[in-house]
Formats: sequence, C-alpha cells, structure tokens
Amino acid sequence: MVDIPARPYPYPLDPGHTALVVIDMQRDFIEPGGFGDSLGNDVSRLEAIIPATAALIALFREEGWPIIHTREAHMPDLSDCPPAKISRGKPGLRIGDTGAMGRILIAGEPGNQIVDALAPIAGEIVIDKPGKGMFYATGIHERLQDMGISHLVFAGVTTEVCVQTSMREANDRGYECLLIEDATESYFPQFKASAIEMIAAQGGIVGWVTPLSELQKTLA
Ligand code: TIU
Repeated sequence: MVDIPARPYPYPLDPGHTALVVIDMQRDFIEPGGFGDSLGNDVSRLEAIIPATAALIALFREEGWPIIHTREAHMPDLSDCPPAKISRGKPGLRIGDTGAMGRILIAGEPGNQIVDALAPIAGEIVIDKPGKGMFYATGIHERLQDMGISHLVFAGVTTEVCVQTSMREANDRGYECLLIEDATESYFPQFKASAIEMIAAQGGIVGWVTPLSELQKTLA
C-alpha cells in the first residue's frame, strides 16, 4: 500500500489493484452545442480541467495501470433510455434530438466522442453507459473483478452528477474510491464544492478526495 495525502485521511492506494476512471469527458458536455450547452449551462468551466485530466491519464499510462473511459451514451433507437430521462430536457434539445454535434447523447455521434486531448488509446477500456452511474447496465463490475481491481481513482464530469453517482455505486460495491479534485468539474461551482465535501464527510462516507499534485508527488 502507498499512502496518498488526502481528505479525510491518507488514501491507501494499492498499486497492483488500482484503476483510473475518467467519467464522460465527451464533447456533449464540454463543447458548445452539446447536451450540456442545451441544458443552459456554461460549458467553458468543464474545458478547463482537460490539462489536469490529461496529466492524470499520463500518470496512469506511465505506471501501466488500467484506465477506463466512460461516455454517457444511448442506442440510436433509444431502447435503453427511459421516457423519464428523455422528458427532462427542453423540447427539441432532448436526448436523441439533433443538435450542433449530431444526435444528443447517442452512441457514435460526433458529440458523443471523448474530447481529442483525452482520447483513449489501444488497451484502454471504453464503456457506454445509459445511466448517470458507471455500473448501471454496463457489466463493468464483473470486468473490474476479473482484473483484480479493488481501488478506483476518479476524474471527469460532472462532479455532482455522473462522477458522484459512479463513486457511490463503486463504494457500495466495495471499491476504495479517490476523487482527484482538480480533474473534475461542474457547471455549478457550489455543486462541485458541496459534492467534494459530501464525499469526504463522515469519515469518508463515499471515499477520499485529493488534488492531482499529491498523487504525482507520492508516485514520482
Ligand atoms: N456526465 C454527467 O454528469 N451527465 C450529466 O447530465 N451531467 C449534468 O450535470 N447535467
């Protein structure tokens, strides 16, 4: 075990059993004209974490540790998207509707691709998830179990929606979870701050949080 300085106390990283999860760094959420923009959000905040997220990915690649990239994505016939999820959006800009980068949150569309700066490379796992959480209807738990993974380091967007949901799902499945706080972002600064506090509160009820620099320093 390697102790990483973190809140609420040092995170016991297990080098042979740790994977990085990069949540939904797709054009839909980060670039103008995508789903995030269509919901009325200022997407420029999210673009700002690309360098830190790229550095985190580079660190895991150097270590030779597994990397999982997720995308929030639905099948073109929307058979994996409950009506309740579709109906939340503004008419004309809902999941499956055509936006500036193709059909919104639909697998294979331009907007559904991970941003170029964080593109997966051969050997990395990419999962399309129909829910906000990474475990719902993806089979990823079984794959992680087969790989012997017990520790998950999280990055991506948005902190309080897909990242926090995925961390909670992971925590319930027994994974030790660490969120890299400068490699995650929200459209709402106060939601990011609150999500981070919620994760680390009560003795780390959902996991640990730390800046990228602590991980870099400890693994250098
Ligand atoms: N990936 C993710 O967080 N999906 C969302 O819909 N997030 C929002 O904050 N809307």
